[in-house]
Amino acid sequence: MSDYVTVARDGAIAVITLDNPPVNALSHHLREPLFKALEAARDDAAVEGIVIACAGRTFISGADITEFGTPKALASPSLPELCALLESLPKPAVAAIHGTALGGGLELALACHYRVADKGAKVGLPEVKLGLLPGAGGTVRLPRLVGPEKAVAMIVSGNPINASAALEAGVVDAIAAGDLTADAIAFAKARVADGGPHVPVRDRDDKIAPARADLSGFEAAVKEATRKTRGLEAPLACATAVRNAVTLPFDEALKKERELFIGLVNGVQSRAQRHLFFAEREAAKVPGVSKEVQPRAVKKVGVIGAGTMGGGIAMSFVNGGYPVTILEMSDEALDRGFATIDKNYGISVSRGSLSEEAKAERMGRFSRTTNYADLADCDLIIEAVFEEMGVKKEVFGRLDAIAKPGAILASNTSYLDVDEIAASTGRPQDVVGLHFFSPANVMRLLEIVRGDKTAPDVLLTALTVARKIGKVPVVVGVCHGFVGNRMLGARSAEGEDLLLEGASPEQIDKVFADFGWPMGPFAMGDLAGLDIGWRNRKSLGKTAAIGDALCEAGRFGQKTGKGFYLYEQGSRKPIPDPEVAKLIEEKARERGVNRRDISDDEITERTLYPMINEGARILEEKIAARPSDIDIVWTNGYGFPIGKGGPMFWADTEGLRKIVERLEYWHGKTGKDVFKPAALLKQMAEDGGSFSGRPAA
Ligand code: T1G
Repeated sequence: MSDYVTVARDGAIAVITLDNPPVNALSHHLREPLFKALEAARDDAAVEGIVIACAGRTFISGADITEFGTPKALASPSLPELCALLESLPKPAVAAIHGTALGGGLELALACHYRVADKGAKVGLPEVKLGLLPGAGGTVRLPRLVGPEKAVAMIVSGNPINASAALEAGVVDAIAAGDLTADAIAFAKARVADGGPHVPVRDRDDKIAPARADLSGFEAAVKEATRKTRGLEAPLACATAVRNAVTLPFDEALKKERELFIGLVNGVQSRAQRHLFFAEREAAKVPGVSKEVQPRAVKKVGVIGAGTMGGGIAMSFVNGGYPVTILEMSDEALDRGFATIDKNYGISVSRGSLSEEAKAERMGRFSRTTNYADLADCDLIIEAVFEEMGVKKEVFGRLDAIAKPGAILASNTSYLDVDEIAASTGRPQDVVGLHFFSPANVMRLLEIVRGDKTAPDVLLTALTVARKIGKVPVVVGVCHGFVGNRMLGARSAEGEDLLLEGASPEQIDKVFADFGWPMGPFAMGDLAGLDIGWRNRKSLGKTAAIGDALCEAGRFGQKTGKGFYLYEQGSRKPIPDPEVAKLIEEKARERGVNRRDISDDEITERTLYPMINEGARILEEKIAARPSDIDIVWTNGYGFPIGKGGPMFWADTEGLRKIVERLEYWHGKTGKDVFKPAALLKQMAEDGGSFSGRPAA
């Protein structure tokens, strides 16, 4: 056989074991020997049944995503050919699933006659998260096992289900009581003893027959599953393919699935989402931290501050399994903080995403104090106190006095200089920034701010803990606003002038919504509260004609029922307000600004292009290690549409030459620094380079 496939015999059962580290992806070098092993088992009269198992930590994790876009992806034997061979076998084939059977891995298992799972296994079809759909029969086989409604929900969400749910739904036939392979062999022997027939999934129609008679239930499931797919093609293609599985004969539906898959895999949205898949993993690899470095042990976490951020951060660590002590200055503040935490968990329970028992268990992981000394045994202490350097330094001074040697001291600052904070302690090597995004218990992004003196093992510990609590970590350098907020500043810089010169809040927000952002900057400002920016500007001695006027009038946004928009009682729907239009015109008149029609393209050039430019400056200053890190920050922390791959990936598709030309035009016209093209960006545009390393658009 080959290093990737070995075949053993247990009586009349051929046990085919795959071994393609790290996750048994169905690379071509695995597909070929597997195909040969299946043919040999088929033709060997002494073999009466087959088990397919995997070595290593998981069953097949899917097609080899690195092969997409190369001839290997479709090289024979393809995954569909493997599935067809499995389904044609005259003897029972059993998949032995441990770890995760995902994508093509589950599709191969669905082409087996039976599936036995380890109790800790998970199965799923996550292709939609790569801008794809299951392209090896998943959309036609899964509905035949679980019914079209459940199938379309699984395929459009892309989320895996655990072994017990898979057994209940009918995806797997049994859960191993002991050793998975032994149980799978015993299962195969029992099926051989039964004498069959071993009906392949393709021939089972009972679960889809009802929908064939009445599609209304299925269409309702489609409507629910595709509710939030804003501009993405893959979720809709997934639903179409499952509908075909119901309404068309198997082979016809399979053919159409392939056509839909080929259409998606060559499209920019899938390239963008595959880029993000690998970018997220790259971001967790920190240049300059050698393989020998080990993370410090973190068993107990302290959080200072029980406000919105502190409470959310504390929940994140508790959700990741850590015991957390929350410190506040008073019992009343602690009471308020824990009431909010309890309410947040209560919402999850009412939504059915958390059981009462789980809530009680998590609440039991918290402890509370008003005494710094109670944090002395914490391995990691993070502060989420008021965003003011003096306050931060006071907190770190106290931590320095009580924290045990080797404890990691972290700041949740959004903007401030972590080096300056570190310098206020005698242990700058133990200080790091952990910038969570609000709501901290929900948002996945975590900017890990590396100070000049932050020790490598502190950095590695932060990355390890971040992934344990389900965050997406990106290591960033020290500057005002790090990566995300610094680029947000560039994206927002022209907002007021665009309004004064003739655009309306609703026009600008529509340009953003059409681009795929969850909402535009002005609706977002109303949601977050305009007073936050107003306070920040005042602390920096800055002004904003319109934003300040709105706040001076008490128009803070949704929380006051008025901001850039009007909000009806209890509604979050932004309504354009003629009062705001009048205010803008008045401010323009005061400044002698002649208003004019402003095109949507101009809005893009004066908001998104400066953002790309700031990203290039961030790369020049090594505040971010790679362009794809910036893409991960923006798609996980600010709602940059994943179908566009993040700002730097999108800039490649927009064309760096075009971006530089337009930045130079606006720089010439306004003289504003935000338009002055970064040297790196100019150089890349001249050289025809690209941020994603692919040929320029
Ligand atoms: N192909 C290639 N490389 C992969 C891979 C894959 N499918 N999955 C993981 N890797 C790499 C990953 O880049 C990393 O590399 C290493 O393996 C460990 O991954 C036809 C078309 C399986 C749950 O979408 O969800 O099948 O950084 O850090 O946290 O219909 O990997 O070490 O160099 O994520 O333990 C569908 C994707 C493919 C599953 C394990 N399948 N993978 O998580 O390890 S499309 C997926 C995962 C498809 C068919 C369609 C996770 C994991 P490096 P990791 P992990």
